[in-house]
Amino acid sequence: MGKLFLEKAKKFRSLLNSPQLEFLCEAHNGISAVIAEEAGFKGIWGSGLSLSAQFGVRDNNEASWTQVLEMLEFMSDATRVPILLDGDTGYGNFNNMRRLVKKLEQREIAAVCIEDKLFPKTNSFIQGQAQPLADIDEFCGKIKAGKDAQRHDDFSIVARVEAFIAGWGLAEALQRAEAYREAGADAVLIHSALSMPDEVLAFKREWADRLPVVIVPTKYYSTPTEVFRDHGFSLVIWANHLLRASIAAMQQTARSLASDQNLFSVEDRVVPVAEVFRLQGAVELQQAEKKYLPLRHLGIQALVLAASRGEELGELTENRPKTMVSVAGRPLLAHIVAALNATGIKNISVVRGYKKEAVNLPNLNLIDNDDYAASGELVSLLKGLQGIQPEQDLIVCYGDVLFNKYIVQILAESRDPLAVAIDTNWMESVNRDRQADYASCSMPHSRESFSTRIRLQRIGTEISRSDIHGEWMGFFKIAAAEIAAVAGVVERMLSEGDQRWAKLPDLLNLLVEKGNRVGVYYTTGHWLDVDSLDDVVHAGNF
Ligand code: SPV
Ligand code: MG
Repeated sequence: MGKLFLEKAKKFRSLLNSPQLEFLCEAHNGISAVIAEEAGFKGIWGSGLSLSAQFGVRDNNEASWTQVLEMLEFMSDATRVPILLDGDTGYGNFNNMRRLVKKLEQREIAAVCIEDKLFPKTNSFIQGQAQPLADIDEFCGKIKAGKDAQRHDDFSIVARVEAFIAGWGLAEALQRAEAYREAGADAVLIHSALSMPDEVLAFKREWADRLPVVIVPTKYYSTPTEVFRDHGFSLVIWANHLLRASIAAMQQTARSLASDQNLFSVEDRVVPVAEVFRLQGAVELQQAEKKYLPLRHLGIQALVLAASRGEELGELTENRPKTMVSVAGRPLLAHIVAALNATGIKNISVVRGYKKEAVNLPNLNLIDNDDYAASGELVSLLKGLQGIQPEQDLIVCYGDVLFNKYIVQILAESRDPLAVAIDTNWMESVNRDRQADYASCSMPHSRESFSTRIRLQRIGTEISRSDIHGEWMGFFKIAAAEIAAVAGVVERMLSEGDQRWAKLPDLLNLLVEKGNRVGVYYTTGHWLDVDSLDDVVHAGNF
């Protein structure tokens, strides 16, 4: 027997035998069981009525006993307090009862209550007087069989006396209770359908303390609990109130939704989804995932720096920033977004400044740098770093660079927390005499460099030719774990001295100087920096 089962069975037995009045609350599925436990109940009543009702069937053994058992398993797994199953008549004769007890113990159910009626039973509150009772000896045999079948001493069997329900008097009730006690029952449940507790009080007075007595005051609900306490009852069962509460709430909500056709009229009346997650134990799973799952790649996001006008394009950027200049029928930014999307990046943020309202493509996280005219790209970068999701790796790029998706892919897949892509085709730029950010690295591109981890040493326009290993294309990967640190460095750069116009290469150099390893990934060609009208034409053929 599992340890938890033993604990539960012991706890239930101690509730039965404790000198004070104890309470069970009905539950009918996993979540209602959790709710009952959280409210402080030391035990749960697996009500036959409620279990049937939540299946949408009648309390007439229409749900099979194994269907009931399956629901009980969810209830038991979700809680630590003992469950007393309302086992109706034991779902058959003594033999069915034996199997029931065996299965209940296996499912860690602490106790079962069986009633002295005939299978299939009917709820006690539906024409109770017309209900036949079980033969006393036959019912005693069922109790004995159950007690003999249980493998652990603390599993309890509660014998429910339906004599009052069926219209018999106190004598019949007492005679039955005594027979059931002799057969080995651990407690008796005396049921009554009267609106006053007279029957159960009379029973208890005569019965005294021969066995603990359990009651279900559904019909005599107005009786103060003190009365039960004073009479020395053992357990009170609130037998169906979570079910009835949920029915009232569901009916009200369903009616509102059907008539109002909106959600806001019900939102205040329902728990937040987060409460559902909490009751399901979502936090435990998150912790377990941290412990047992390899670090999950949370995906990668991109930050496009596109705040500047791009004066060099003249009237093309009179009404829109460079990133929105049309190339081959689409804004530059749309090409960039498409290339990022093609690598699987869907979370894209864009820092906009000049003519910001023109940056209006869908599905972008727009971040404003209204200070664009009086500051450089590091201000945009900082605003960007503060406006993105801190838990996702990041690729920073410019809003005027066309590129093949593989360049970004290589960076995205790299294991370096900081990394840049460097074009080995740098001679072209030198020959074309265009301004470029050259990179000097720990090793030039070669067959050997392919399998070596290369790091950036310096980046800039002024690197002497013999030290140049490639051209930086403007892509900078920052792993999620480094985003805050990089933002901190940028912040300090901006607050110290005259770095307002500092650029990304200045940041990269500072990071390298501070001892950070910035990984280098060599690629060749397949990108285009749009810096002139000529480039715009060129880009059309890209
Ligand atoms: C139940 O909750 O299913 C019971 C109690 O058996 S009563 O409905 O009062 O009979
Ligand atoms: Mg019942």
